[in-house]
Amino acid sequence: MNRLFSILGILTIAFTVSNCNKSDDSGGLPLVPPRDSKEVYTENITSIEKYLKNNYMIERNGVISFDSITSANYKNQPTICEDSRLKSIMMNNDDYTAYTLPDPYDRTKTIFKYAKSADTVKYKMYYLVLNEGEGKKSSPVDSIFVKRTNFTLKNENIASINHPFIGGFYSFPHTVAELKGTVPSPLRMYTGERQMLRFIKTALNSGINPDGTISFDETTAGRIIAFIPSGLGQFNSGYSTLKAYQPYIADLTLISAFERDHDLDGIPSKFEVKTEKIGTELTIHDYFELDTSADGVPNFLDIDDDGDGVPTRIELQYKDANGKIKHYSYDAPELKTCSDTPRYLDSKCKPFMVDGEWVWPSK
Ligand SMILES: [Ca+2]
Ligand SMILES: [Ca+2]
Ligand SMILES: [Ca+2]
Repeated sequence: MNRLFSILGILTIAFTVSNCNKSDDSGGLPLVPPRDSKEVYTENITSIEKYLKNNYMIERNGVISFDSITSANYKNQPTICEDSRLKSIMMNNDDYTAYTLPDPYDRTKTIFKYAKSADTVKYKMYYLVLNEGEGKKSSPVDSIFVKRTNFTLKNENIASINHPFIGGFYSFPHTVAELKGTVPSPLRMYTGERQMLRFIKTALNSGINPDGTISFDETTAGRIIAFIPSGLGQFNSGYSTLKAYQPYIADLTLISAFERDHDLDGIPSKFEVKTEKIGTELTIHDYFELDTSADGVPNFLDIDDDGDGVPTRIELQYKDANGKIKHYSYDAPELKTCSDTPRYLDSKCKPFMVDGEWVWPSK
């Protein structure tokens, strides 16, 4: 979310400033546009590769720390570069950002649309899998419980509310309710870290304790160390000890992963993708590419998938023999009311109201 928000932020500031009285002393607003991502990446990968040669990793009682070979504590341990677990992979920037627009039907409201990152840099990501994990793989849109520690390349800890000591919930993208602020916003994890989770699995036997903490079998949780170029991280928005445009280190332990119905329309997000993709290992793009109503909101985040004005949740409804409202599964044959397309994906298939009841046309 970093770059687009920054650009929008700057546009907002620029707009505000242009409306200000010229003699107003604004105190020097930061009107610096973000730097070029390719140029920043070139610097970052040079720093990372130098770092890997000049630092070593310390694993003590499950705690990872890093130190420089110039430190007095250094006793000829292998550098990170010499660690046989070190691997690298090329990655794209898979980030998608939500941005708000005025609702064309009701100017007092806003709607959320989604933009894929415009960043085309190919990023080299160095990583070490410390533990593959014995549970399951997480999908790119699962909500995940992760223990997460970040360090700068000066081996300083990066502390923030996004790094709770006991671990925390991270979700991407935000659910519709999280975006609207009707439920608390989850913690924030940058796309570079999120993308590295594909190499590890969740823990076995994870559960929530009565006091809200999470218990899990520590030896079975996937754990990965990754070296993140800032373009897949904070980019121009530094915080804590991490400065803007500086690469950083992530120590990630994946504890559990939960499937979501992001828009709460009654269809789990993993089924709001193209039919031929259902049941396959889904990429983030598989989720974002299906937009039946072509309104800029992908189906898994769209409460009215065909854009016919009738929410998907209502299109899935029926009454059982006792008059109780129930919902069909997304692939129920009963939903093929007007054609072979399920009615919630067919904008021409609409119910009409008779005596306060939805009545569907027949084929
Ligand atoms: Ca859904
Ligand atoms: Ca939907
Ligand atoms: Ca609809």
